[in-house]
Amino acid sequence: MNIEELKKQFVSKYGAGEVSVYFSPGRVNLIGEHTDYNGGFVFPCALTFGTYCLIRKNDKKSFHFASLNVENETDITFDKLTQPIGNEWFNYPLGVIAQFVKKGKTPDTGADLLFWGNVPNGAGLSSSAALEMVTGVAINDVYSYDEERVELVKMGQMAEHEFAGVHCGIMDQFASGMAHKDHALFLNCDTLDYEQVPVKLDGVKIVIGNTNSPHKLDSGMYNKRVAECKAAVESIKPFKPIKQLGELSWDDFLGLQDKIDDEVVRKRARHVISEIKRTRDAVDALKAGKLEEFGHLMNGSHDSLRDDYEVTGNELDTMVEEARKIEGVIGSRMTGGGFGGSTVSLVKDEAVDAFIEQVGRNYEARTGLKPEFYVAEVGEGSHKIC
Ligand code: GAF
Repeated sequence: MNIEELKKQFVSKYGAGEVSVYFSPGRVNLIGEHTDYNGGFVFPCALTFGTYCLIRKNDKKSFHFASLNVENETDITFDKLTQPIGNEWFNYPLGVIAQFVKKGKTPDTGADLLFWGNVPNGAGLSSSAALEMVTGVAINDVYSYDEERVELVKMGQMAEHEFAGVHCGIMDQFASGMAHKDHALFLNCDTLDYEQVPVKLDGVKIVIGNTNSPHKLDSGMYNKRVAECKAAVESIKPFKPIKQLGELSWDDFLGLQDKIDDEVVRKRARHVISEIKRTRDAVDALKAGKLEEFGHLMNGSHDSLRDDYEVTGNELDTMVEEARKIEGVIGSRMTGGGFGGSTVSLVKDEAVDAFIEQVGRNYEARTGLKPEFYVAEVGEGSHKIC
């Protein structure tokens, strides 16, 4: 849907008049998975698909949330802004508005909001972060609040914790809020220092494969991994005073791993610490134009997420296996939280058609699910459109 059509929909719903339009993208993470909540490194980039928010202040004491993607809409009065309501989709924008209220930024008057998104839901491409970020950026602007963009990112993350119950790291909101076109964000999730690294992939495309096996980030499995990482930190603390796994180098881990008695917890820590190393190495490889090396590290990332972190599952593993059989595939891995969702592959230009055709056919034959593929363009982070 283009902007003019979106505006027409807004006007037919809320009446004629001025309307502001904002956009926040979904993201694809190239490497650095399940490292963000451990104070490690990530390397995501923004996509060109995302979520639009059309907004206009009204003269009521309530916010009206509607979406062109889902049926149910609602009006939330000012006395109900700080509590989630069931498992409704509007908890994401509501959760962000709650963060403003908590900071003492209580709105003088309400607003009418209309959302539309084209990030496939449950594909592990951050549709929820896009919804949070677009709300934060829109409210901050329309109400002339003065929150820095990085603060809006943190508020989006808090909304996810408090209103969706997912104890996520900061990667998704950061990528959606801060990334630049044609760049990937090399982010230190401990200090929030970051570098915008140009994504120059001569003769190579980023291909996203949606397994269409929806990931369930709120299923509790994600929070379980977060807890397992905390358990690993507790086991190591008596021997080295760390607060998070990201403080350990790979060599530290080799020396300390036997302090973690629980074998599962040890495997989780091994993934996190090896993934942080792979991510740093991958960024160096990309900067040096060594794409084959980058792809090799992507493969290592998937294997570690499969064997040590155990967040892949049959669909993601099958798609990655099929991808790696195609000549011209430089690397392939799951992306995002896992437990279903999407893969990301680097594919030579001349192999893209064969990749989509053959991986699609073989994946469907093996899983019974019809996948979807997107040749990704690296887009711009959250912004006002008009
Ligand atoms: C999800 C989370 F929201 C992120 O914070 C991150 O942990 C990711 O899974 C795994 O890398 O997308």
